[in-house]
Amino acid sequence: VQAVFRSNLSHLLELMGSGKESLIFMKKRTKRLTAQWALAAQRLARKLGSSWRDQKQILVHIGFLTEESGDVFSPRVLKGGPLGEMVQWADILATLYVLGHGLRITVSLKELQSNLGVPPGRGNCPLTMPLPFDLIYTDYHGLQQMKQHMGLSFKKYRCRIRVIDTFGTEPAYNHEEYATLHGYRTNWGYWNLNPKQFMTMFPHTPDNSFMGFVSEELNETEKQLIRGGKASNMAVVYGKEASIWKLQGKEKFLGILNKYMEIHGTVYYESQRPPEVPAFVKNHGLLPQPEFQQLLRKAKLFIGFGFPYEGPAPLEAIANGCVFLQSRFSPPHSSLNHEFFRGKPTSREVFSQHPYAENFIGKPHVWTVDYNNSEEFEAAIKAIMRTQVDPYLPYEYTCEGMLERIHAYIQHQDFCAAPGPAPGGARAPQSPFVLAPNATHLEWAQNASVAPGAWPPAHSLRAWLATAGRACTDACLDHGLICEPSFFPFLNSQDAFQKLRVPCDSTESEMNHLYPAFAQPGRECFLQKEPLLFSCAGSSTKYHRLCPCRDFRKGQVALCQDCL
Ligand code: U2F
Repeated sequence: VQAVFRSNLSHLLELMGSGKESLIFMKKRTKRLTAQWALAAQRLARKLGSSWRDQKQILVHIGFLTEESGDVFSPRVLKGGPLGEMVQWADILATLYVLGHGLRITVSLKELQSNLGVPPGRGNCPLTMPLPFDLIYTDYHGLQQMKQHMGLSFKKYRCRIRVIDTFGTEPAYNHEEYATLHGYRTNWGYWNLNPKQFMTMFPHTPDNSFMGFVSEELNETEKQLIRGGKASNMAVVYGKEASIWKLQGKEKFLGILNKYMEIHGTVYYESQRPPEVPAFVKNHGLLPQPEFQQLLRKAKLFIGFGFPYEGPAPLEAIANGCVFLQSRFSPPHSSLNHEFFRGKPTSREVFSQHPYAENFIGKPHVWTVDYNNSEEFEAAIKAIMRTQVDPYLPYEYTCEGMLERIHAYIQHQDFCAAPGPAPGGARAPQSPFVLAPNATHLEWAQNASVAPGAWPPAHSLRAWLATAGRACTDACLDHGLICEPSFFPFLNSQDAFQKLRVPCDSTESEMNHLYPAFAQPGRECFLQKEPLLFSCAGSSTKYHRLCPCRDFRKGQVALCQDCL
């Protein structure tokens, strides 16, 4: 059946159920954004023309909202607790619905069981009927519940699952045996899924799929209004919870900021002003989302204190014409040195509060400075007050961008298909590459046959040997490209090393998430033995990694030029 775009979301709102504060928040958001989704659907429909889109039957099981996993988020919706996850799930539901797929939504174990066809009263048995869904979107909590209740069927169907995973799961943490042997065991990892089945909130590592969310887009009239209506000396502080104001040394930089600007906050409080928030701050209390946006429209500056990490609010601020000022982290925060990231299945080092804002948006919209350096901080404030910025929203965070990306995933990503003969398994006998004319990297050979059905299409691939200590994520960015893990199998051969003129004295095949790679000292080349361990993330000064890179669409890093 062909999927047909939908623009009326009232049936979706019914499907979302009711009761919990979290669902109320999500439904309000979906309702408010209906017109934007409808417009985006029209635009994407035009862009895609008459190309066929399969209609999928999709189950969305939001595990963290189930009572069975504790549902710690719902009671905090009106109290300054995290809303980022709710923003994202609301937008995922809207996306799947607008794209025209068949949708079921569950937020309790009971509903999950009845939708899956778990035999009543029996937990750990195979399902009584074939799974009626082509795709299941869930989170780590939901994954655990499915494993417990689907019995043997879990293994059979897990290739249909997509795991919404805010901060991402790197391959080294996903592979059970490897994680256990090498100390990558965490609270969440070791599911042996294809790493692309994990879908993140920001494009952290291309090992996972970038799911994202949307921020409201302004029309021309609204943009004009903003240009006229900005108070150049108004700052809003990022953070709804009083605890973020406990930051050490904040008196100093708040004092500086206060010299130049009127400081506003949206910190939740019960009856009295939170003691952490200084008296000179105008605190509005936690605002409903639309009112928060209105506040951002008036403000010149949105300032982060270092937490929360990587939330939606900075994108909303920038989309509403604010400059986002944030602190640089030196040394960077990671699961090794920071409580928040501890136990998360990633080794990623976070160099500022919002790395996406820093690296994908940057100046004039985003300023990343050292808050311990008063001069640098003060100079930034002064410069920001003089800078004129227009509202900006990267395409991938618009409704159209999200629809486009998820459309492409749904039509092209298939983790159930058996690996084809070429490249097949971890090892490719003959790489379909040639050395580029300038002899720095490999390119797809003109006469090489194109792997049928491979997505992204392999001809977009270019491969480099990275410098020692460089991760493939960074090595590809150095060339203005993005690492593409699904191309690793093409490169995993002696032939690829030979063509790149790497002087291998010996070649070994082992399990290591940094392979394929070359170790200078012994002139040893290493191939990857385990396809699940192909990883863009990860580095060691011992290795020059062999990195598969590809191009990407402007403003849509998840998709290559020819990916639609
Ligand atoms: C992130 O979660 P947060 O909820 O802390 O993320 P924020 O960036 O603060 O934004 C979430 C939404 O809260 C809204 C705002 C954002 O869309 O419009 N909001 C509001 O409704 N009223 C207000 O007064 C202020 C903001 C992240 F998303 C999570 O994944 C992480 O778990 C968490 C911790 O790092 O940070």
